[in-house]
Amino acid sequence: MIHPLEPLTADEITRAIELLGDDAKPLIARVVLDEPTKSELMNGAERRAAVTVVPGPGTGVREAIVSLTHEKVVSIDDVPDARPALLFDDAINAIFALADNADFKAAMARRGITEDDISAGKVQLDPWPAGTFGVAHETDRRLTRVIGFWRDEPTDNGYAKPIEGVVAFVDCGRGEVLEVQDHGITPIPPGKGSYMPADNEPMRTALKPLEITQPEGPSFTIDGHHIEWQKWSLRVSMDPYEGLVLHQVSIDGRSVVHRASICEMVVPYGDPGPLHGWKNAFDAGEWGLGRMVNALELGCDCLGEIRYLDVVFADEHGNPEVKPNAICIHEEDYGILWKHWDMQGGTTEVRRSRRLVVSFIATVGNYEYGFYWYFYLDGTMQLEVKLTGIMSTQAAESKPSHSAMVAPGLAAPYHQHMFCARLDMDVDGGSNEVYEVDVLPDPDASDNSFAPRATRLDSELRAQRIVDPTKSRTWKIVNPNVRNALDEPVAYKLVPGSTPTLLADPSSSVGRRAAFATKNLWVTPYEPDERRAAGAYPNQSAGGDGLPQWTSADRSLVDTDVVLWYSFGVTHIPRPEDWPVMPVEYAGFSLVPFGFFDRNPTLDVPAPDHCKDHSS
Ligand SMILES: [Cu+2]
Repeated sequence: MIHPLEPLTADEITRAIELLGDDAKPLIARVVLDEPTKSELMNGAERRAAVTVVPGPGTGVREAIVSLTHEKVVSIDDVPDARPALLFDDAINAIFALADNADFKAAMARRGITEDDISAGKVQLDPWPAGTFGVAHETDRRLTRVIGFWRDEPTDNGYAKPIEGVVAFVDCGRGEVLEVQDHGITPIPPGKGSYMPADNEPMRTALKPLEITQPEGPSFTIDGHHIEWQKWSLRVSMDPYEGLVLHQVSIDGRSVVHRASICEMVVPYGDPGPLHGWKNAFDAGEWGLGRMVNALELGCDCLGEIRYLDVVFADEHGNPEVKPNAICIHEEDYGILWKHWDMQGGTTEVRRSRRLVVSFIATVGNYEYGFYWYFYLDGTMQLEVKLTGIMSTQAAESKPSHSAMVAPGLAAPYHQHMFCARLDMDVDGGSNEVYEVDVLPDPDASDNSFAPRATRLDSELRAQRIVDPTKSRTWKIVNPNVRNALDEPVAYKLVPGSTPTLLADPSSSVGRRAAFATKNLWVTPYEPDERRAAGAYPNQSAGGDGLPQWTSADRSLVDTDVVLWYSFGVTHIPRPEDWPVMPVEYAGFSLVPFGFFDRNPTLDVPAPDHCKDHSS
């Protein structure tokens, strides 16, 4: 029997669309497993598909639930004002409409770009989420703003040559150009910005082969979407918007996390001008991290004994579409796990650390995001986001006020990449509590004393927190009902990385729409429908949806099933070294056992063979 959390199969997608008939027309934004709730998982769950239909060319989506077990449509709800994430069909509509538009051609002609250049594909057109700024075009439309880049050759880096000054508003549902704004001409930068080997000769030669061999194969097993490795057990799936989702993560038969994903992310730009000030793409909710997943190839993205899982989505016409090798699973050596040289006894014991890596890479326009979940032998989990790809650029003859020059005539606006991880924690069972732990000097003492001070976050409004490295601040997810051998409640702690919060003013458009990023931590009681930090439909949203709305009820967080929402990211002040392609920058956090085990849980890890000769 298929596990209730196994993703929909191609046949199930097809059947769900068949059962919906005319209610699944004309476009499909999403077909996913309607994930069973926790109580359904305990009591037996039917197979259901959740289908998001785009019924017309304007605003409004239709949400349908289809029971595959009972072969019937369970519910259909129309959400009148919502817009789906940008559809591929819509993006293509916008590109074709604009390339054929007289005002756009005139704007290009003012820059010496001819109609022949446009029809030869030398103008790369990038549709962007339009945002919400109170402009008339936004009303009742699925809107995109489109900007252009010049390519002499099809394989050129278009971002080296922004066609500055021109922004087009296109109704992408109807394929109708609404307005072409021309804010004035800036010369196209001279550089090629190529990262291709042929343009970067000579290649360095001293790098000798570094090979990872695992002659006996990997140490993990995969059954469907269930992975087991070194006492860890977890299931994985891919959501079109959230990307990789972890389910039912446990260690040694004890639950840690029920569900984890990046439920939203946003890239707000810090330039207030008309050409870049509207850029604040919600790369999860307005594009879709899963929809943009790369097909990973052996030996290129990962080293060693790699196993892959394909992902099956529905295309926008409801047909199953396989994304091959979308999820990568492998093991990595990670230096030493622990060591001690006992000088008096003359013994040295050392163990190697190793981690299981479950990853995927999404390409969202110019940027690449690699999402790497790590599972360590000592019970630590970690999410590392690797940011790479190409920065969003602008042509500039001198340094703009809110951008950095990265090449002659080329600048990149200051921006942030803010992610929100939704962590449905189940530390040793469903009932958990969250404590903020600050390490502080003893009050009223003028000596060397300091100690951790833990404050229980009792309700939602008190649980909106920011990181504070001066206090070594962490958050502990405690199960008050389960005690370890030292009679302390078992816990995991969330260890933040170095992270900003949103820099845009909270009253600004992106401040309202991406309120999740104004705090690093939010905690809510588990509610199955509360899944996306900026609401289910952030595209052209007015703001206020998701976390600010739910937490305004100030629900209790005491001895209940809690969900943590951790917002983190990077403030990116572009460097010359980030051009033309960005060396990976990292962001993330860890979940570390804290009294979950009674002692170091890795004493049973054997010494590696190559070290045995050296230990006594
Ligand atoms: Cu960046």
